[in-house]
Amino acid sequence: MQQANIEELIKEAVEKLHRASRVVVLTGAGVSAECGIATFRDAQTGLWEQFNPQELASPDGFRDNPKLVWDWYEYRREIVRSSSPNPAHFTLAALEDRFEKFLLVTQNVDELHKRAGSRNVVELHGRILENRCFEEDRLVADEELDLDITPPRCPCGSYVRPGVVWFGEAIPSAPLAEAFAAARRCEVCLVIGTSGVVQPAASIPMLALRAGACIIEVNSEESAITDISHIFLRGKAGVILPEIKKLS
Ligand code: BV8
Repeated sequence: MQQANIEELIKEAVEKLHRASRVVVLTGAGVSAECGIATFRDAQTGLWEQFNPQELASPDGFRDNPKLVWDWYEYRREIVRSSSPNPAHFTLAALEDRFEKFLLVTQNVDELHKRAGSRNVVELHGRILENRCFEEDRLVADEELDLDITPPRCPCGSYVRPGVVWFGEAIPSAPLAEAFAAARRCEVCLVIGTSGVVQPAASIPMLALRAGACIIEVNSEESAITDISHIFLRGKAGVILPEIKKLS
């Protein structure tokens, strides 16, 4: 896209945001890519190249090979622990108070939005740094675990698993209902760094569109959402978002 065009499009996006009082943001792995956290579909490198993330991130994948899946999450946790929010995360945190109603819905499990200061956050897919009992589904504190065993065992005897929602598992109903209700009421839906493939998160922009909202997408390439976007801002989230804030 021509540079001049992108500046015009950013101005158009800012005008839409200026007129809005209710905004929903949907983020995906692309918003954390500039922190060094590989996107979900690009993540498989080195040792993990041979594995399909959708198989590893599933209850069956864990049952079939608990140690392999646990080690994959430990590998990803180390990257998350050593990462910090980028300008896109900080910009979204700064934009929050500009609107009467603002909800940030993320598919990411790295908690970087909260670490950047965002308060109204719905984490649809859970949190990678948390542990839950595979049978009881309760949160398990590190103090309860012998972390030298992989995967560790819950005091009840079952395996412990990362606190994320796996493929084939239902998104917790309360956060999903909150995200859908906000999407149906918003005037602008800002979609940042997602391929728009994973359901039910990927339905959020369509719900907003049907409610008459303006769909603004920020992505380094086209996605499954681009066709329904009114404004497509091609570029890196860490570059585009600060530009939006500068003009706001
Ligand atoms: C459910 C946590 C029902 C784990 C994740 C067939 C069989 C089984 C299931 C299904 C099926 N068909 C459909 C389904 C449903 C399935 C699904 O949608 N599958 C897809 C693949 C077709 N969904 C589910 O299973 C969901 N649950 O349906 O339950 C149910 C109901 C009742 C009872 C029981 C069951 C659960 C889905 C949640 C899965 N868990 N994460 C973990 O992380 O390990 S999803 C995972 O993908 C991550 O959270 C990731 O965020 C998410 C989505 O991907 P994206 O965020 O979009 O990332 P991606 O890499 O794809 O794209 C990155 C984008 O960023 C790209 O567009 C790129 O261009 C852009 N980008 C890159 N750099 C930048 C950038 N943009 C801007 N700036 C940059 N710098």
